[in-house]
Order: sequence, then structure tokens, then C-alpha cells
Amino acid sequence: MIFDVDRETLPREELEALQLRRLKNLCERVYANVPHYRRRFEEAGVTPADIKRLSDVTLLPFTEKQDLRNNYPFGLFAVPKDTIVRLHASSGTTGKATVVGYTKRDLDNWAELMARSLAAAGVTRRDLIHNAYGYGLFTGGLGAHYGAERPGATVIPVSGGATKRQVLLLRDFGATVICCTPSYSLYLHEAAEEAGIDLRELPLRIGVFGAEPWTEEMRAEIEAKLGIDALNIYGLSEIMGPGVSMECVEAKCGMHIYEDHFLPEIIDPVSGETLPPGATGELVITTLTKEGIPLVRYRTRDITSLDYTPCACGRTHVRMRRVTGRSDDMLIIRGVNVFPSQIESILMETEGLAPHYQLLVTREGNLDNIEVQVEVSEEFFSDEIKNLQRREARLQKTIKEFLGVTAKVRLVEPRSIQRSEGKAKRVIDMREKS
Ligand code: ADP
Ligand code: K
Ligand code: ZN
Repeated sequence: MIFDVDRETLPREELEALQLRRLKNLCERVYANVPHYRRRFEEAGVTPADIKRLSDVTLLPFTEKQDLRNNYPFGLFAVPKDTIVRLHASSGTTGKATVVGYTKRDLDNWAELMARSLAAAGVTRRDLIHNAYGYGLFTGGLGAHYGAERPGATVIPVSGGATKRQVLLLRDFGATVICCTPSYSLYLHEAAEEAGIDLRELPLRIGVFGAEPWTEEMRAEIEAKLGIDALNIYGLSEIMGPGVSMECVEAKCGMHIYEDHFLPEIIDPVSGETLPPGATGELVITTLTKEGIPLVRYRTRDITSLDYTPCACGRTHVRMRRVTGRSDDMLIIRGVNVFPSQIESILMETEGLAPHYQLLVTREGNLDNIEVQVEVSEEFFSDEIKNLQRREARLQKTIKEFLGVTAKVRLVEPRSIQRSEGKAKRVIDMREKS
């Protein structure tokens, strides 16, 4: 089912004409209303009037996550503050988070695109949607929520956590659709098995999974274990939230980017050069309709490629292939983004620790675990065991508080972590091997 046939099947020529009109309008808006952009445009020697064709987008400056941080919290907003009706923030940062603001129309568009996404997965108004994305500053929960209400489906706003209870709710309410991270769906499956419940025998038929990278192998496993169609959804808070692109159930082969709202490019992450169609590189997105915090050529850091070949479903919007990784070194532990540098800053602020640490990432069952191994000073190491254990517990709590991830902390002997002459290897990722 195509939610908005007119928009989603626009012939490419018409689609590009619409994109160009919206791109020009975007440039005028940010140039007039966002000092950061006016400065950047001037530095690049470009004015809105220079945008004559769609390919002129390459004349425009990039926007990076750092630009959002530098303008924390509201510096990149392009509308008066009283027209902002909701804020969200990226879960992945301590201190300066990246904050996004939505106008009424932004929220309306978001719900619309989420509704398109759910329809692409085969969801209708008759469905019962178990929404296990986290509600809060994270965009996942509320994003999926309003998108599900748009066509009139029934939403169960479960949010994250309380896994045993979620299994019982799945059984008792008989949800037909589940929205969560792919790894969490497998965790739910484990919990269901323990409770003696076979998810394949429940009415559940569709899974809408995103917020973290996953593979085709993982899809096959989820589909077999849950007895559902498992579909990939992509998004990021800076651009909107979930629903920037979505797979169709007909093809299950790449996520259609809603090109009437987003202009995608693929660049070489090192040189910044635009790559030809089909090439693999960093996804860059320009928001064409966003009012609250419109972004010009935002560097997502996500590595993918674009597929312009026609799709079996009839949608004309380009498809992006699975995100294979990030061009930076971010870890995603159970859907929560963690940068090694964030853990580092916590370690460095803790008394008695040496600046030598390693992050061990492993996979136990279907969940990612992180162990922080950090050396203690000579003086602390000679302390009683129970004092060391107390320190470990305290550090674990701090990491949980600041980063939202549960990490196992192990204080190790001085000089026991391997030194490096070049770049230190902070992350030991054992997930591929297991
Ligand atoms: P945060 O977790 O920092 O709040 P977001 O939730 O906006 O930020 O996370 C967005 C990021 O999550 C994307 O840039 C991408 O790296 C990752 N992501 C989201 N959906 C997918 C997906 N379907 N496949 C792979 N990675 C994804
Ligand atoms: K995420
Ligand atoms: Zn399709």
C-alpha cells in the first residue's frame, strides 16, 4: 500500500523540479534567518540566487554535527522560538547534546512520513502497533507513535525496558506490528522463550526495525524466530527522526528516501567530493521542507550507497542500501550511541585512574555488551579488593548516568593494557568473531 501515491510515485522529472523549488526556498530561509548559514554561504562565496539547477547543491557548504554543538542549543533554529512546539535531543552525547526543534508543520510532516513508512511495511489502520522505541528526548518513540496514529492504527506506547512484561503484553494484546531496534526484537524473543511463549504463534506479522546497523543475516534470523516480515527503517534526529527512509515490503531491498522532503547525496568522507550514482560513501542530506532547524548538506557520517533503479513497489524515490557503518568511531550498544571519547572523559575525571583504557565490545546472545578496562594507579591498586570493587561499581554507575549504557567496569593492574606507538586501539570489537 502506498500512503501518498501522488508524492511517492512522482516521475523523476517532476520530483526534481519540486526539489529545486524547495532547495531555492530553503537557501533563502537559512540565509535570511540563520547567522551561521549566512556566514558559511559568504565564506563559500555563494548566495541563494546562485542555485539554478539541482546539481548546484554542491556549491553549498556542508553542515556537521559539530556545527550543531557549536550552536548549542538553539543557534541553528530558523524560526522565532515561540513557533517551536517540540524539542528533541540526540541520546549520544554528554554535555553538549545536539538539539532539534520542530514547528507544527514539521511535526505534521514527520507524522506523514512515518505514516508512509509504516504503510510501506504493510501496516494499515486495522493494525495494533507495539511501539518499543524509547519515549523521551530520543526521537524513536514519539516519531513512530504519531506516525502510527495518522492512518488510525492502534498504538501501544510501551517504550523500552521491562522486557518480561513486554512479552506478556505482546501475547495478551495481540499486537500485529512491533517497532523497536533489531537487537531488541531478538532479546524479546529470548524472553518469550523463557516464558514459554512462541512469538510465531501470536498475531504479530510485521517488524519495523531501525536506529542501529543490522544485516541481512540478522533479518533472516528475526523473521524466522518471530514469524514476521522484518523491515528496515532509517532516520536521525538532526534530519527529523525515524522515517527519513524506509524499505517497502514488496522488494525488501533498500530504503526509499522521501525525496520530496530530503535531497540525498553521497560523498567521499575524506575528500568531501560528490560521488557518482551507485557509489558507496557518506550520506549527505539537505532538508527541503523543515522549518525549525533546516539543515544544508548535513553529513550523516553513515556509509551507504544510492540505488536509482526502478522498484517493484512502484515508488519512484531513490533507495539507500543498508548502512554498513559510520565514518567515525561511534559504538552503538543496545541502540544507545557511545563514543569512546565520552567514556574517556568520564575515566579521566575519576580520581586514581591512569589514562590507559580499552573498550571490549562483545555479543552475548543477541545483545551487545561493553566492558571498560582501565588501569588504576599503583597506589589504588595496592588497596583492598573490596575498595577496588566499590570503585568499579561507582564508575559503572557514573557511566550509566551520563551515557545511558550499562558497561561492565574492570579496574586492571598498572601497565597491563597494551601500549601503542601510533594511534591507541581503544575499541576491541569481538562481535564479528562470535
Ligand atoms: P542518537 O542515538 O544520537 O540520539 P539518532 O537516534 O538520531 O541519534 O541516531 C541516528 C543514527 O542511528 C543514524 O545516523 C545511524 O547511524 C543510526 N541508524 C538509524 N537507523 C539505522 C538503520 N536502519 N541502520 C543503520 N543505522 C541506523
Ligand atoms: K541510535
Ligand atoms: Zn519499493
